[in-house]
Amino acid sequence: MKKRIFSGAQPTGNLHIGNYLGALKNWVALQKDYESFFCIVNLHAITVPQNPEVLRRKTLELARIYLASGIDPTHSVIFVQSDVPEHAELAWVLCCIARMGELERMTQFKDKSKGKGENVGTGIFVYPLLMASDILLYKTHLVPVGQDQKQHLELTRDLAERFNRDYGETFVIPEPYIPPVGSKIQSLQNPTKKMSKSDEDANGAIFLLDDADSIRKKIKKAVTDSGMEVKFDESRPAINNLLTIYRLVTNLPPEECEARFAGKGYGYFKTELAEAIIEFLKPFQQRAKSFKDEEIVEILKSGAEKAREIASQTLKEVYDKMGINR
Ligand code: ATP
Ligand code: LTN
Repeated sequence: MKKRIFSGAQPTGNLHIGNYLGALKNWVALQKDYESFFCIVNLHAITVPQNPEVLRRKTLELARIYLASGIDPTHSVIFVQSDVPEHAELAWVLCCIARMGELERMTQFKDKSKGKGENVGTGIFVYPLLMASDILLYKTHLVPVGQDQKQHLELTRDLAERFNRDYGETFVIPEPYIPPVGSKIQSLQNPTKKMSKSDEDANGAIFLLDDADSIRKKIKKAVTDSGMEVKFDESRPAINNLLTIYRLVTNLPPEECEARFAGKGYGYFKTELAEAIIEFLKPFQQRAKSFKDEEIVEILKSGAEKAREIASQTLKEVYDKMGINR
């Protein structure tokens, strides 16, 4: 039997090249070797207020992005989190297993609650438990994510171990899959911060559906470090980030990337980088247009049915062990 992978993204904002290089690209590469589940996590999205109409539209748009990236619905399961109510149910069980201190230590919670004091939403606090529920329901072996999700994965493993210890062997202990390159693409405007969908400055991110002109403008405006050389160098985070993007979109070995820009300066490099990104996104953007809404709705419906079969069995097993009949 094939091992399982599970991953997801939130249908908020616009997916950017960081989401693609850090996560989606690996989902596509791994899907054939695993039994794969890719979820649109709309229940995570409502941890902050969302406009209902926008959320509905973004949910469908994210499914379109999964498909355009190359996730093959005849092989992998694509579904919307709220279509499988077991996700919210197991999250409640995990609320009863997890400890305050564990959740308070999550750096994402610390970042997102900064300055909010007592007014920080409870959903933000328990967010990692819904994520753990997503993963554990499918007895997932591998979770391909970006670097920012590593701590949530560690918590998921701890909770699974605790449940197995207290109630008997139930969950698989999942491993993270974090790519060696591309797991943390930084903002184009601030290379010490990750590229983010929720960034107020849209110039910080290249969105997957950006047109060629916006890509050229954003790369032109991207901050650079002092100096002139286009080289991989951790101590020069801005150019290191841009060159990493170049490397990933062209698929060239790092030495070849550096050799191309030896003695050429930032201006030339930026022009080449913008064109490489545009070329890279072109087939993706064309594919994104090729799916009809009705077709996507059908894929999600059949995905939810397949996901529910497995999720309901796991939840029953959990409830049985805890003395709850289903
Ligand atoms: P935000 O950008 O608003 O912080 P997010 O990280 O919550 O959004 P999701 O859509 O939920 O975004 O994330 C989808 C996947 O993309 C996750 O696996 C996440 O680790 C990965 N990811 C997000 N940002 C980056 C980045 N800058 N570089 C690499 N991977 C990323
Ligand atoms: N928290 C993740 C999204 C997410 C996820 C998951 C990723 C929700 N559930 C399960 C992997 C597995 C994020 O990227 N913000």
